Amino acid sequence: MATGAAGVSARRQGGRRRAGAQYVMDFLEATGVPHLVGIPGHGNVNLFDAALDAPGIRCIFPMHEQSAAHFADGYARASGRPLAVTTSIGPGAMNTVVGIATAYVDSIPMLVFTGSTHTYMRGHSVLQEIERRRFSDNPRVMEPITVRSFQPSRIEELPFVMARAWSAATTGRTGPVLVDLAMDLQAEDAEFDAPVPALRRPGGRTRPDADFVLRAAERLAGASRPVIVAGGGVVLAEACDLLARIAERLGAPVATTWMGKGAFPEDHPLFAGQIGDQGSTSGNATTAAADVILSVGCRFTDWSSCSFRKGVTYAIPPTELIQVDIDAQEIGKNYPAAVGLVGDAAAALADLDAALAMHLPRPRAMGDLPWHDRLSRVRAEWLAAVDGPASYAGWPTTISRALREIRAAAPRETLVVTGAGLPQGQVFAEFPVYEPRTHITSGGFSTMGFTLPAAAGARAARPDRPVLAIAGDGDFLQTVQELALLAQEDLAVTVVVLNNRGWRSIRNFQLGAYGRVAGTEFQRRGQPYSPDFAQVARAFGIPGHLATDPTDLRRAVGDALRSGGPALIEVPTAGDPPLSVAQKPGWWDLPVGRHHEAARHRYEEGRAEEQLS
Ligand SMILES: Cc1ncc(C[n+]2csc(CCOP(=O)(O)OP(=O)(O)O)c2C)c(N)n1
Ligand SMILES: [Mg+2]
Repeated sequence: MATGAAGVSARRQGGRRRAGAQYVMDFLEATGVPHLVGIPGHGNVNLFDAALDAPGIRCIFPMHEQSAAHFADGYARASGRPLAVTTSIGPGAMNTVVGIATAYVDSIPMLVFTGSTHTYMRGHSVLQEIERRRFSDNPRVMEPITVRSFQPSRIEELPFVMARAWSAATTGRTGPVLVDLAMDLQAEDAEFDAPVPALRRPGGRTRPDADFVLRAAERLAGASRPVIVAGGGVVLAEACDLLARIAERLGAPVATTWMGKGAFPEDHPLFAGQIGDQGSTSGNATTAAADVILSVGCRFTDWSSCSFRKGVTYAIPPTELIQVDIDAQEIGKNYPAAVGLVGDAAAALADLDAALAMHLPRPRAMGDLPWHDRLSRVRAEWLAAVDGPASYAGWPTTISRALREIRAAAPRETLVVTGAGLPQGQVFAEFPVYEPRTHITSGGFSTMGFTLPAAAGARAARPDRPVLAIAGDGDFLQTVQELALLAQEDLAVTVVVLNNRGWRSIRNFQLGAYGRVAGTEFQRRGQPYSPDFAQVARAFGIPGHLATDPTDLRRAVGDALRSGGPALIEVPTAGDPPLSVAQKPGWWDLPVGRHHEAARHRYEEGRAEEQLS
């Protein structure tokens, strides 16, 4: 039996002798993971070295580990395929936290390999080790933001750990998985059998109980005002076609959450709109008036539910809820569910459609339900409400007008990527998309700094598609260094910076509630401050353009998307209300102190109507 240099016996006979890092690459290749994304340091140089001998894996080097995670996240959201992220020990690992958390909250699969202390030196204050409470303690920082984490102690454990990590990241409710990989385990060798990941992971999909499906179908078929709420789970499960089939069979309007945007074509006659405080009046009015709601892969966040204020997005009860989720813990969490279907969205919707066909063999036509007239009316009202700010002719422009021009310049199949700030909410509500995985946003975590690196990942995943990164100036400045990533990888992302010289979404809130602001406008010596973004792009070797009017903006975006390379367009947007303010067709519980009397009064009125049980 072979003995590794660390004195461990490799149990397997007949395998090939490989270093731990080489085994990790073999495993990744066997799963089809095409990229290892990260920054080399002494804690993970062995992984990058092993990748040189792995023809299936190309390494990608962003300028910050947060971006490595966002890149992998954007890639997975655009394609459904996870990537591997790697960092050195200590600060590199800690730099990924925001990126991993963003992926975790939205159930995006990812494998993260952090370098770690040598197993034989754990706890001895190794450079960059966190060890005051426990040896090699980095993984505990990641505990709440990973679906599982591993810290193997022996090289022999690697096949088991890799298989478990892959299974945890990619099955059931998916998400990021951490493997904290000791430097010696990367370097030592042992005899390993060739990995066969498929044998360690379930095939097929989990299906809900058949009785429950029949009950759900009966209630839905009997509904006079049925509505479907599509969450991110529909996209993750590739269940969008089935969702559309059920919507058409029932004649049910479809509303989408942030994560669900794209699950249903936004020019479909049954599209009701987006829901939540930054959704649409039509979406909220439709879900609030439903008699039966079918929710699919949606966790009813406060953001998409208008903080549960009764009658704004939902009134459950009296509305009856039929809830489909892959995670049983989500059923009945925020609203009582008349029927809870636990299962993969595609499997559940396929079963539900078959059961519905017994009640409704043919799809309902528009107009078959009296409900449809109301849908067309609320939809037209919402589109008219957006038309005002989107027609604004002045310059600096409104974000609504900018989005109208950008949408007009972008082909239908364009991927649009956003992070926190006004662009995130306004793209959600005002920038129509037509296909799943074409709207990518840091949804549940609403992370600033996401847009640029995630768009880079999205473009790497979909080199066949135009990719737009629409960022606020604040969002962009958190990861501006990734212009270097676009340049080095020549990733054709068109970056649009909506520059209102501040964190205006927050400032708008401050003005509305407090009538005064603190720190949300960028200033230098009392004057508005902004870097010259077009110039910044040029400094990174990327064409930069400052848009001068709406027509110029439309032309510049079209040119950039067709250019085949990265480009940046800066758009000056209004900083002050009313032009800086987005439509907020709902309610969001943001506590205000009693010393702001009027705002406090409004806040208490809203809060008194919240339904939490
Ligand atoms: C990492 C992170 N820090 C802070 C916040 C809180 N936050 C949400 S939006 C926002 C301002 C965004 O500014 P910008 O990108 O310029 O967009 P704007 O609202 O000005 O259009 C901030 C600070 C956040 N979501 N994420
Ligand atoms: Mg801003």
